[in-house]
This record gives sequence, C-alpha cells and structure tokens, in this order.
Amino acid sequence: MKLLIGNRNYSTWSLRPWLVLRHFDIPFEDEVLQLSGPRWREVLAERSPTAKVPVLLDGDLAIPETIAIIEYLAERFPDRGIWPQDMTDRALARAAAAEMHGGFAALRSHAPMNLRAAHPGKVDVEAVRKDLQRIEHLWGGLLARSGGPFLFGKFSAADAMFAPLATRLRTYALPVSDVASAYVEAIYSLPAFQHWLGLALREPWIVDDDEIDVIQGRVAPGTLA
Ligand SMILES: N[C@@H](CCC(=O)N[C@@H](CS)C(=O)NCC(=O)O)C(=O)O
Repeated sequence: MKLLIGNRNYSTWSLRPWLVLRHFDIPFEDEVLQLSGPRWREVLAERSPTAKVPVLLDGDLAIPETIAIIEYLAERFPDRGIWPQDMTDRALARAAAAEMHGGFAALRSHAPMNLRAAHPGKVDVEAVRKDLQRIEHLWGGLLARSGGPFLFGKFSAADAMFAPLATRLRTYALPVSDVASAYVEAIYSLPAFQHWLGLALREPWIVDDDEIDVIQGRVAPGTLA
C-alpha cells in the first residue's frame, strides 16, 4: 500500500490518513508530490484521479479523498480500532470528522498549516473567532464525555481529522482554553505525529500560498528562504 502525499510541512489533508496508517501500524510507504515548483499541477494531475493529494494506492485501486481513504482503511483493517468501538461514539466521531471536512473555513483560510513556523499574533482573531468558539465547544464536549486525552479516549480517526487544526492553534498562538491546549499537546505528543513532524522539519520547500507573510503582503512571493 502506498500513500501519495503533499509537502509534509503544509499538506493538511495528507497528514490525516498518514497518521491513521502510522498510528495503527498498517504497513505502507509514502511518496511526496510537491505542491509547488515546476509542473507540480501536471504531476498531480498525472498521478491523482482528482489532481489532489492524498491518494491511497492499493494494488490497482487508487482512492482519493481523505474520508474515503480512512473508511477504506477501517474496513480493510477492522481489528485496528480506527473508529471508536462503541456505536454512539462512532456516530459522534464520524459527525466530527465530517464537520472538520466541510467546515472551519475561516481557520483554514486565515491560518494555513505551517509546521515549521511560529507566527504568534499574525492571525486576526476576530476573523476566526466563530471557528474557535465552535472548536472549544466540540472538543470540550467530547473530551468531557470521554475523559481524554483524545476525543474518544484513545486516538481515533476523529483525532487524525483534527490534527492539522491543532497545529494551526499552536503555530499562530491562537487564544484557546486550557482544555483545548491540553488536546493540542496530546496531538503533538503522539509518536505518529512526532514522526511526521520530524520529517516535515527536514523539508526544504517553501509554498508561498501557505506562508502567512506572503499572504498578508509583508514578504514578496519567491523571496522566503
Ligand atoms: N477533499 C480532498 C481535499 C484534498 C486537497 O485539497 N489536497 C490539497 C493538498 S493539502 C491539494 O492537493 N491541493 C492541490 C490543488 O488544489 O491543486 C480530501 O479530502 O482529500
């Protein structure tokens, strides 16, 4: 099995199924398709049915779309507990994952994932306030229900879905409660996340579209080192 992913420093969607594969000890290899540089869009179009990453390759099968990949892994490896075991928990986990997939647009556009960076104070908190309130409510409720440290106690696909959002809170030092901060810490402490982070920090590539200093006009495109 092989997962095609984007740059680890920036690719939120790639991080999610990669964490599932790694945390649940599913044998796989990965290959980075860069999200910048010469011909990157053509390469994605050649390798991915949707011209986006991630894509899971399993024999002749090429599965795009993060949620579909995670569901496939859950079916193919039913003993791993990728979704919570309890049916009610599973329903809530899938609802949270779906909300993450389709929601939090303000955080996604104003605070791009950038694992190597620290940009406290650069995101307009008012622009993301509603998303922050929603995440506090959602995470707070699920963590109170499960007792943590992850949303359903043990790490599950729902946590994989929220891992990129957790990194945004840290990169931009967004104001959150102690409960949300502890959850961010739990994500960072996960060995699978640490593995990804270590690889991300070694990447040399810059993607201007995800660099807040470029987005906000402080730095000219193509000049970040
Ligand atoms: N709905 C897709 C989104 C995938 C996606 O947008 N991936 C980004 C990288 S994080 C991408 O491939 N961007 C390239 C492009 O939009 O041209 C999923 O759930 O996997």
